[in-house]
Amino acid sequence: MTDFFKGIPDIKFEGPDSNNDFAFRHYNPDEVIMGKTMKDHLRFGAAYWHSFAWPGGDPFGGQTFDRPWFGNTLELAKMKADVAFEMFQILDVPYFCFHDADVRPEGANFAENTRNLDAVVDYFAQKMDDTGVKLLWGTANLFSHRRFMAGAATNPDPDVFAFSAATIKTCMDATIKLGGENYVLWGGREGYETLLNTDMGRERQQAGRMLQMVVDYKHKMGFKGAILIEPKPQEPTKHQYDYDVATVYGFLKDFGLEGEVQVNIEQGHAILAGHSFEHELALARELGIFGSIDMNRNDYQSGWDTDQFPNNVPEMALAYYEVLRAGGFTTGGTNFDAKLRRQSLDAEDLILAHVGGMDACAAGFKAAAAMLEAGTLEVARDDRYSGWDTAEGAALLSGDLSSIHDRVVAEDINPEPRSGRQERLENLVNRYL
Ligand code: XLS
Ligand code: NI
Ligand code: NI
Repeated sequence: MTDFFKGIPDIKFEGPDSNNDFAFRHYNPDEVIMGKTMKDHLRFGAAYWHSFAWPGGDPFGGQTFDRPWFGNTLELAKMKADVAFEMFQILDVPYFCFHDADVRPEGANFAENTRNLDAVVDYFAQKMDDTGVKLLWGTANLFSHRRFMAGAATNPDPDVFAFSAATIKTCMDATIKLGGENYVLWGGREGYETLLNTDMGRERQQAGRMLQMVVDYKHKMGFKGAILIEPKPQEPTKHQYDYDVATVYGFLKDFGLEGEVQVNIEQGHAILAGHSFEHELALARELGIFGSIDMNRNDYQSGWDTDQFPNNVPEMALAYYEVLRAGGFTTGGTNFDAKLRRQSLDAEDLILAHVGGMDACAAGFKAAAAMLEAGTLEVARDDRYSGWDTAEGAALLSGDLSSIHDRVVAEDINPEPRSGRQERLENLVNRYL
């Protein structure tokens, strides 16, 4: 036991009337909704990087957090793991997620990185055994170290491609060893700063080939989890190649990987791409590539990926409505890719941020489930398209322009516009919040 969270109680469900800051008001892990417990629906995961590795910097200032485990030794990495697992237990989150660089000391070369990662993975394995906390996904940080400044797979230097491929292999090995349920690829610097020095055609081919190798290795190792791409339009690069769900789908098609790779959709990335979160979720569902979510929120004025903890219940209700319509999570879950504000220095800030985020997700989720169970939106939507269920409607799609033309003329088809009933449906959604 460390004393980092000293005095902070384990967080329990106390119901909506509780005034206790250190309690859930909506997240009741054991409550059964639509045939499953909330814990199994939401599959919460905590993100190692924001909560335990991030020092609190912004573009105008450096470290604000003063954590006893900051430093580059294996001993400190173990202390960090001790504190992280204490947080997972206080919150009773069933999962966590990590990048190699979050958890191990940075080595002088590839071999030392691997040794350090292996040592931490062994330490994790013991802690996971002791606590029952599981790994939602692992990933490689191929964007922070200066060697990746011009990209990883898309780097103009083949040595960086090689270093990246080898690093991905070690991170997939770590994920498999720890029983991870997914492996994520976020292409933070797989994009460009200026087209003036960029061969976009080459870079796309390199990225496609790397992804094929990842899928091949998954099969070679018999990994049963999902490979997930996390779309983001820009930041840190001016333009990132896996811009949004639609772009990723085109990319997967191009490299024959649409049956192999799914998406991890992040709220803030959807907003940066000019979409809503629910748009990205709905599109992934329709394309058959929905995998998992990174839950957070952006500040809508700043225009950055501010990675704040989510607190907007109506937005989350619409998001989980789309998740439920996709059939819910299978290997995926709700990872809090969210960090404290840099003035939130205290251990209790870290706990309360997660408590609020988990509770807001639970409230949104419950509203979404109630909406879906009532089925009013489904009835209204089905009714709007009911013409397509008639024999004439269905026949249109197997017709051709001339036959359709002849029918329009013969039957004097003269469509009568109908209301989309948007306000009625918006009012309906608000009744569940
Ligand atoms: C950054 C990304 C990152 C990924 C994992 O914007 O969200 O945190 O989730 O590399
Ligand atoms: Ni992000
Ligand atoms: Ni993310």
